[in-house]
Amino acid sequence: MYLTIPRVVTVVCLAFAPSAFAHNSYVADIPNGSDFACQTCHLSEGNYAQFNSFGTQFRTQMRMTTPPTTIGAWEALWDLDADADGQSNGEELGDPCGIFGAGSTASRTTDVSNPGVADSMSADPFGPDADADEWPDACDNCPPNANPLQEDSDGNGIGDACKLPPPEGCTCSGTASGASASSALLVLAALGLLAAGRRR
Ligand SMILES: [Ca+2]
Ligand SMILES: [Ca+2]
Ligand SMILES: [Ca+2]
Ligand SMILES: [Ca+2]
Repeated sequence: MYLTIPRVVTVVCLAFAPSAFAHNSYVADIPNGSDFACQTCHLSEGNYAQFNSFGTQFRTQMRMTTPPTTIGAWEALWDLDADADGQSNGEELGDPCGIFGAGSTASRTTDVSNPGVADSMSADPFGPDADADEWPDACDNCPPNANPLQEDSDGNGIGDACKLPPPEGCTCSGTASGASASSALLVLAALGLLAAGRRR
């Protein structure tokens, strides 16, 4: 009976290194990692010494750092297509824009496919693109208006295509235009005359 506990504890992903550590935590380092869990990287459940094409990419990327770490791995891999099925790793795992951060939620949590299995593909890997400018809504800086170049002249993350045009006559530089300035001077002059009249 007392042998039960150690056996249960060993039910883990041994991933990435046949020699052996539990790497269940790696699933948090890729978007929707828990969907396929160990089989995101391994050929089959229980076969932790062999990797599929995505697992090989992930492992290689990890080993480019000392000590090996998953930090930065997804950033390097999201735009690749490990299993050559025409969909990027990011498109398959619900992060077509490569904006996922470890431990966060992917921009898409449905229609996830395995990036290491060519037969597994997402039905709509790109995700919604309301304005059809080929930037998914998840990372379009102006989802309702087509702006394929994503212009953002002031760098605030909101595309120029979503900024309201300036009011007529306004330079929007913090100073009034000629017409507005004239109006302001007239108001000040009127206030000055009013004050002078009261002093008399
Ligand atoms: Ca793929
Ligand atoms: Ca696939
Ligand atoms: Ca778009
Ligand atoms: Ca847009």
